[in-house]
Amino acid sequence: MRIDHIGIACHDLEEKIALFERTFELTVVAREVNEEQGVKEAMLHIADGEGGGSYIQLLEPLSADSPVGKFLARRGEGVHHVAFGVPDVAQAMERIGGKGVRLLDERPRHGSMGSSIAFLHPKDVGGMLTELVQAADTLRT
Ligand code: CMX
Ligand code: CO
Repeated sequence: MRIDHIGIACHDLEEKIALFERTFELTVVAREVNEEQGVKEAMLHIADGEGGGSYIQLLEPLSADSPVGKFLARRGEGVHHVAFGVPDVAQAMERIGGKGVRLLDERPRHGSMGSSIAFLHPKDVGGMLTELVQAADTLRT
């Protein structure tokens, strides 16, 4: 439906929040520690769209052996992944998985701001780590 967020790996979350606020005049709308993903993160709001908003997601690793920690060691700071907003993450996983793209999650996981997320292997999507996001307010309880 839209680009939900661009995930950016950094060493120092507070420093990068200040940089993005100052440079692009963005506002932090959520902060979270996600132990399962191994990150401390902040979401900076860009715009509102169909089925959810668009954001910049700043990511600091909780440990060196987490996905973002390994990425920083290999490539340094920069764009880590692109996340697409989808109406139904389980259905999107099934459809995309059926095309031979490797799913990195067997089932949807907890993402930013109560969303439901899943990742696709970067090697199967032209080198871009890709996340699927179903926004919280579209999830049935
Ligand atoms: N973007 C593009 N390519 C990437 C990548 C990334 N973010 N991370 C790793 N790769 C590439 C590497 O460059 C490497 O390629 P080469 O073999 O050609 O050098 C290959 O993938 C394997 O890299 P690795 O360092 O050995 O890493 P792993 O295979 O252990 O893990 C991945 C890579 C994508 C499977 C893992 O990072 C993962 O499962 N990610 C999904 C979860 C995640 O990233 N969570 C943090 C964000 C949470 C959030 O957004 O909420
Ligand atoms: Co993300």
